[in-house]
Amino acid sequence: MEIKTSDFITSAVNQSQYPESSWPEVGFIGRSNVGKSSIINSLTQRKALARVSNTPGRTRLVNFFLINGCLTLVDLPGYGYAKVSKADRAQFGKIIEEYLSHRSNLKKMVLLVDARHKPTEDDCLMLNYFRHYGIPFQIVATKLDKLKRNEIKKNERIIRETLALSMDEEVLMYSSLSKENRQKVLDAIFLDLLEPSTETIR
Ligand SMILES: Nc1nc2c(ncn2[C@@H]2O[C@H](COP(=O)(O)OP(=O)(O)O)[C@@H](O)[C@H]2O)c(=O)[nH]1
Ligand SMILES: [Mg+2]
Repeated sequence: MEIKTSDFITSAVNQSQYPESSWPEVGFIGRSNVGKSSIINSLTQRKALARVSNTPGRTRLVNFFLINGCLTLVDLPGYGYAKVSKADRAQFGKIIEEYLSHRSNLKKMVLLVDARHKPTEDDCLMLNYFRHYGIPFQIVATKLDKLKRNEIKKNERIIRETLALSMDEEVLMYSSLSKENRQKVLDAIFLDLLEPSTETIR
């Protein structure tokens, strides 16, 4: 799978503002600063499709993008930023829950965690949400380039244990900087969402 075109559709706060779409949809989510904007930009090979924000916690919009004219990618607000107020945090939670519980064409969530750190309580909660709603998910650990080679296996094990993943739930390690594992990540996220006919003409 390769991403040839990516176009911004719209930003939304609540369900009534979501674009009408019957394309299969993939949502990206994770703690603020985990590298969500960076991975969206590096997978789509766009410099600023998802603006790489230097004011974490501010992007509280749900952003929709059309990929290859046949599926949609959604950039959800980052959670867990310490410096936002309790009210703001509750607001983020509402936006995320509204999306997860109402988006009927949502096929998969990509949960981003930092490859360097043990997943947070918020990460675990988010994953439990997906399980609760029966939403398929893919875990991607970001900032792989920041790990020493001998840390990769160990950190992957800590991530798997903390998130209580089963044997068939894979953690992919990725770097938006070096783009290591880019093809693997693209295939794992998008390949099963494409119509077979679309894939044969790639
Ligand atoms: N070394 C390294 N830094 C990264 C990577 N991905 C993101 N970053 C940095 O982490 C910070 C947060 O990235 P951003 O994409 O804005 O995170 P977001 O808040 O989750 O959207 C920025 O300074 C990025 O340059 C990566 O794969 N490797
Ligand atoms: Mg961002």
